[in-house]
Amino acid sequence: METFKDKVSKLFQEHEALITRKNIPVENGNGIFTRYKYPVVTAAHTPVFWRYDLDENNNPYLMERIGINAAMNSGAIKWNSKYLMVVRVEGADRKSFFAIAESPNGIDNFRFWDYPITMPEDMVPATNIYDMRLTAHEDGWIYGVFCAERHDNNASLGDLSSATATAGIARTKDLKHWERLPDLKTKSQQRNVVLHPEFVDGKYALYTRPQDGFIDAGSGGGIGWALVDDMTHAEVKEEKIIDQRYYHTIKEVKNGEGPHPIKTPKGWLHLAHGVRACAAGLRYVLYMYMTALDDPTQLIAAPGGYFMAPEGDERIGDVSNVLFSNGWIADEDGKVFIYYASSDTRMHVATSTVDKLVDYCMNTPVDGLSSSASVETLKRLIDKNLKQNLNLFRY
Ligand code: M1P
Repeated sequence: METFKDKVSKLFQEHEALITRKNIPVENGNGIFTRYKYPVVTAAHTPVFWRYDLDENNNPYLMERIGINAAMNSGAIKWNSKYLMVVRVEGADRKSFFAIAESPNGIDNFRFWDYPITMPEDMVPATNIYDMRLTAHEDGWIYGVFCAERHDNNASLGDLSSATATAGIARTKDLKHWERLPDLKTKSQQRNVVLHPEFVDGKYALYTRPQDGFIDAGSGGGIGWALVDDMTHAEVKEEKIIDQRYYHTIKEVKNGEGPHPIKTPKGWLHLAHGVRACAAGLRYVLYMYMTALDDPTQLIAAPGGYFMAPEGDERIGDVSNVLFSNGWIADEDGKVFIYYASSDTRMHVATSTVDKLVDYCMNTPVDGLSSSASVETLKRLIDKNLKQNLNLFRY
């Protein structure tokens, strides 16, 4: 008969097999990036000893005592030669928290550290915290900027859904001990706030996402930019929109900066998400843009359309039809690991290079904002190609 010990042993073996499974690149991509077959982190990757009480006296049926629902929207950083994600882990109780998963190669073997992050509270404790962007700033600190969500106390009696979104800020030197700083002060609600890695005019620079309500961006026109004197008392006094929303585009409803941009010789390389509405609800895709090195608020490349959209199994999950990224790592050799979540459920990786991503940004046609403009763009490429001798390839 299978003993309690046998069952525990099986749990550990199955978990080990899952997290050590070799990931496999998916061939025949679009030349811009390579997807990988398996998600890199899922709820099932969380340690067995987070979910089960392993004491036979207390848990004779070996039941899960703490359910984990999802492992999603993760910040990322290279740390001591390892690829680290600060994963948004969501419990079955709908509360999110941060926990670090570490991999030796960035594409598989992600293993959670034994304990989740203990994030100190701000003056007014948050109900839920999520979607951390990590920035190793030139001031020497690693900052984590994330969404801190609280019930909206101005909501009418009985309305338990209205909430407020604020940017929570914390910093660390070792990713284990976090110092909480006061939440960002701004006029509007904020999500998707990201710290730029360098000082700009001697100040800290933030990508913002002003929004009228908890869900609706409303009059918040797109991805904003604000300079801040002091991260220990961060306050947005002026905010300007650097990447706008447009009618009938992939970012018509709202958009938000992903991880902090990567510095390249040709400009700052940005990854963001764009949201549009359709009969099935909201659709979240990833897109890219570039800004000038000497002025990170100046748009220098805006490839039209999406960079990545949900495909296959990625389309289904807790909040279906969503890709979301708040973490990527650029290696010294130019390889880029793009960490993205699908449908608010699981984490994936796609790889590319800085050169390819810059080429993509610089040479993908812009969105002409109408069907006729799209046709003209398409015809220009067809003309150019048909002037070459394609007989070798055509059937
Ligand atoms: O459910 C999709 C995403 O919705 C929100 O993102 P945004 O503020 O840009 O709409 C966030 O709740 C995010 O965590 C979530 O993935």
